[in-house]
Amino acid sequence: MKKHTNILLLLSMLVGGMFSTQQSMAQKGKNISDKPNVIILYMDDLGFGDLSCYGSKAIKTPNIDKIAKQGIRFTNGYATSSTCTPSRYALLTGEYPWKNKDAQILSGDAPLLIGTEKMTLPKKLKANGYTTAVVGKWHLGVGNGQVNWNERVSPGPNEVGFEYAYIMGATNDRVPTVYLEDGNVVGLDLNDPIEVSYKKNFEGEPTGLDNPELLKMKWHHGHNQSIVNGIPRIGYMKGGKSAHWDDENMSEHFLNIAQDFVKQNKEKPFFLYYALHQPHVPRVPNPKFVGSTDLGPRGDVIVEADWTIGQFMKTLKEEGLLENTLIFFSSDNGPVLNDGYFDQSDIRNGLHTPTGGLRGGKYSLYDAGTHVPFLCMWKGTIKPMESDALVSQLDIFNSVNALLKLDQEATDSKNTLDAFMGTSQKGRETYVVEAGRSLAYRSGDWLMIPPYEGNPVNAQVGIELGRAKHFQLYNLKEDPAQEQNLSEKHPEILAKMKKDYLKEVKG
Ligand code: NG6
Ligand code: CA
Repeated sequence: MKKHTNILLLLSMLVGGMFSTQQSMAQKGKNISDKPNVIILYMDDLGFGDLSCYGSKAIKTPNIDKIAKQGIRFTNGYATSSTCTPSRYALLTGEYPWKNKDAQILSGDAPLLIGTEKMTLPKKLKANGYTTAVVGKWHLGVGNGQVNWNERVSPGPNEVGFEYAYIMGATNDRVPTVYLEDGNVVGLDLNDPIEVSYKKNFEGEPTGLDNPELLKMKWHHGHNQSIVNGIPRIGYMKGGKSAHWDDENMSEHFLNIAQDFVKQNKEKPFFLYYALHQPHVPRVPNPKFVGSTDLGPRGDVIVEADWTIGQFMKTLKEEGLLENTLIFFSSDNGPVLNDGYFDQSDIRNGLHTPTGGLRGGKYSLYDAGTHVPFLCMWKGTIKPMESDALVSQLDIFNSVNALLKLDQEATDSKNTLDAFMGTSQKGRETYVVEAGRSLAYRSGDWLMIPPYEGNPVNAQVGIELGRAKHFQLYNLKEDPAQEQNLSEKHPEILAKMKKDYLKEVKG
């Protein structure tokens, strides 16, 4: 009798066990094909050559390299623009930023750039059952142009699709140097209200220009207005002392918020746009990372960012989310060494090539302005590989829509899901890149830059902008450093590209 009961028990355990395994596999399968979490890890000013998985010897980035090893490492991945605001605009709206006249580097008091009626990636995902959040650098404007920082600031990310937003409003070199959580300044003491101006200083407040004795980091160009944490910034600010962020802890601060969001929202599909602030100026690594490279603060903050991403990935793994999460990793624009502070990044750069040998850099129409590291990982679904497909951040919008079987809403965004999933090595055919309102046209391996007036070099940052009085034509595959202008050698290619470019740009 006892034996019989035991067998029955064993049988029922086996059947039950099989059933629940089957159920969880089906459940998992359903999640995988239907609604994976989507995460965009976005860096600020990281160059094509700044990571060890893209050839850097001087900066070791084992954690980001691990994403590359477990997913697709794109060798032809692009931001739309060689500065921050327009690239982020394109990422979230799927629209070319040069179609919006205001999509240019914004000040810290600029109004929200994305119209609240506009379709955005987070809005779309939210409408389809995702919990949506942004953590980190925003730089797409907040408020309506007349911000009172002592009240809830809106509209902002919450009004364009993010249910939760913990952000730095603009850049780490611009005031106000405070975090906003769902529009409210974090840690604000209303007895010490915040005032902000981008026009004139507040009486009696020290500035980088007048009070060099107060500075722990010196300015090189710009960046000589209000001083916060010994660092002179862009713009004037008064008050809000208890709310000032701590530059040294910023990375870990955003990390904790991102980790908490994941832990609290893991039961339902979520979209997290996690925008790190490195290696944008001012580069202030946590003491733990000072000296982790020989390159000075710029190298050190990249290592800090790599550690931060490693910690974040660990959380995803511990929460059992890696197999159900599509992760993109990229950077908003190319690299710059001296972007306005004396932080030795140029002097100590040694043999490191932040651009990975491409021409130009941040602010440039040459390739290094927009050609950035680009990774895509989905454990168990995407086969690890290298891909030379032409992919753009602009196309994440419609590709994610395609994955979720939603409408192809954004007109400029192209569905390149097959390239992102690694089932095709083909991405876009043509592409328009932007640098401060100047445009260049890409078709296959060719890049055509129309003539532009103006200075060919930004002398302050020491970067060629790509402007010339004549047409430029490069074959980026054969000549990634853009040393040979082939416009005279290949007039037929130039003529066709001019025509296609005008059609694309003028409509
Ligand atoms: C420029 C700043 C630069 C950086 C950039 C925005 C000066 C002289 N230079 O105007 O330091 O803040 O704006 O960078 O002020 S971005 O990556 O956010 O586009
Ligand atoms: Ca940037």
